[in-house]
Amino acid sequence: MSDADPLNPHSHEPSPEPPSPDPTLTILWSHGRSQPISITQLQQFTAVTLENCTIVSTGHGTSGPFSFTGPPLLDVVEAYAPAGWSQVEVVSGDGFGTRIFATELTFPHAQGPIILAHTCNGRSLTRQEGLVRLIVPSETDDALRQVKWVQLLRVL
Ligand SMILES: Nc1nc2c(c(=O)[nH]1)N[C@H]1C(S)=C(S)[C@@H](COP(=O)(O)O)O[C@H]1N2
Ligand SMILES: [Mo]
Repeated sequence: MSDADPLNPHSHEPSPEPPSPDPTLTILWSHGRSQPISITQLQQFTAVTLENCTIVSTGHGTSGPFSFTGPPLLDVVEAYAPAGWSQVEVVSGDGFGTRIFATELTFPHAQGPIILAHTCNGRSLTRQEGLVRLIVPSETDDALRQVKWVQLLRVL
């Protein structure tokens, strides 16, 4: 990871609006193999609820606390991609994203695992709110890893 890594920005003006009307989430792994994951499929994974999550927004203050619910990213990746991967790029339709290393998934933060949230405070996230949102409990500075409108999981 370098300073020039577009998936490791140092600051960012958050997009308030969804990037496109198409909410499809796709997972892409070795040799260009890919598969769409529907919200229904995502809801079939065993979910974890992370209580007391705050979204710390640079310039816009802090929102929350929220409870976010969804499967651990690790479980979703393992359901599709064969072993041997070392990182997952989690990217939104607006180009915003973050790089998650396998070690972050196999040794989760004390506050809980990184999840693909489909539910907030007990109800489904609207498209406006992110629909599928990555929640990284260890990140509490500027929300630069709390990716809304997740469109692509690129497993490397
Ligand atoms: N797809 C996407 N996700 C994003 C962003 C963005 O621009 N695009 N901005 C990030 C930043 S910098 C902030 S502060 C939060 C804002 O989240 P909120 O709109 O839920 O408060 O979203 C994060 N996730
Ligand atoms: Mo932010």
